[in-house]
Amino acid sequence: AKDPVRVLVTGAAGQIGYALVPMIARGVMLGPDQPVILHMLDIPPAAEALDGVKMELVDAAFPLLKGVVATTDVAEACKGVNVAVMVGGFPRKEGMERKDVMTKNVSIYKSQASALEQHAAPNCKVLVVANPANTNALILKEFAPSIPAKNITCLTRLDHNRALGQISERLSIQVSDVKNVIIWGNHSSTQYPDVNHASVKTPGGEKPVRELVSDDAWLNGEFITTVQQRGAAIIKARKLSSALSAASAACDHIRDWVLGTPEGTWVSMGVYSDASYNVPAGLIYSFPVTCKNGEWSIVQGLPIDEFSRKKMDATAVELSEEKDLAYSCLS
Ligand code: NAX
Repeated sequence: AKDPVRVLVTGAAGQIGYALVPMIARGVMLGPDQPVILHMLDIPPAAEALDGVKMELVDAAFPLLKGVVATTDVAEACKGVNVAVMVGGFPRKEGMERKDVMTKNVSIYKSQASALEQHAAPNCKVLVVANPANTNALILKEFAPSIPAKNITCLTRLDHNRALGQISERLSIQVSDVKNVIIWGNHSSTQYPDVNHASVKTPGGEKPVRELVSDDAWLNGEFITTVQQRGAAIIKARKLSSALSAASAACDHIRDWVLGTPEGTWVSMGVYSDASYNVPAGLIYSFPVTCKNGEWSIVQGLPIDEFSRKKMDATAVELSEEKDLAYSCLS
């Protein structure tokens, strides 16, 4: 039998946490034959709720779940973890300035970076979900210099999956027959969902999305804004932000990273830019990636047209501004 993998979920008493921990305990993230030990962190005001989640995990009698650590102590939470999913953060409340929210998150991610650096297992893979996800991941990277930059990523897979979903709805086809959309840039409304290289499996072979959806006005307009604004649409409908889809996307992200992407398929991940596609180096930016042997690599050589270039640059500009703001919040 395999040794258990230790998976940290921060903010585990929150909405996404509540959807995510049972998925991990069922093997959705690391595979149906991989035992796991869950480490759940939250802050003291949520300690009782966190204990409640732990009780439910016991009650669910998951065969793969070999242990549960539920704590408000960051060092204890990080001890020996192989995978860290960072969902905890300070939410933007009505009337709050961007800078105030950033200050709170910078301080959280700075201290959690140090805790991971000191206590996590070597080669721990980190996924930041909490917003601003790209910039929180960047702060985590900066303050955990001994963790390789390639091990620190942020979640844009939810946006990627939303794009697949919109194409499948539009064409009335199975979502599993659509692949290779791309989310470029920030997990925010400036992200660029790109279908120029996406394809659909048909009985006659693979066909470009651009050929099957011949409506360019839709692809260049409503499709993009629908994906960009989907988070807001969910909040409007549910009075709560996306949770089950975010949890599922976090599982997809880690699963593909650890177990690999299928041949001929790429996914979107927020990763440390090496200046591929002329995206400024030193930002955490969402790129198309393939994964093999536990490592991601950016898909190279895709032709970029002028329309795409503008959108890729605009989201990079926003990320540079967020980075500057984050640095100005460091105390
Ligand atoms: P909730 O407010 O339900 O849960 C957040 C939890 O984090 C709370 O239990 C809170 O006590 C805890 N927390 C706060 N500070 C903490 C700290 N310093 N250490 C540990 N835990 C801490 O929010 P939820 O709906 O679960 O969303 C979590 C985060 O995901 C938010 O930042 C949200 O904006 C972000 N999202 C990111 C998405 C993505 O695709 N990257 C999509 C979904 C989601 O909006």
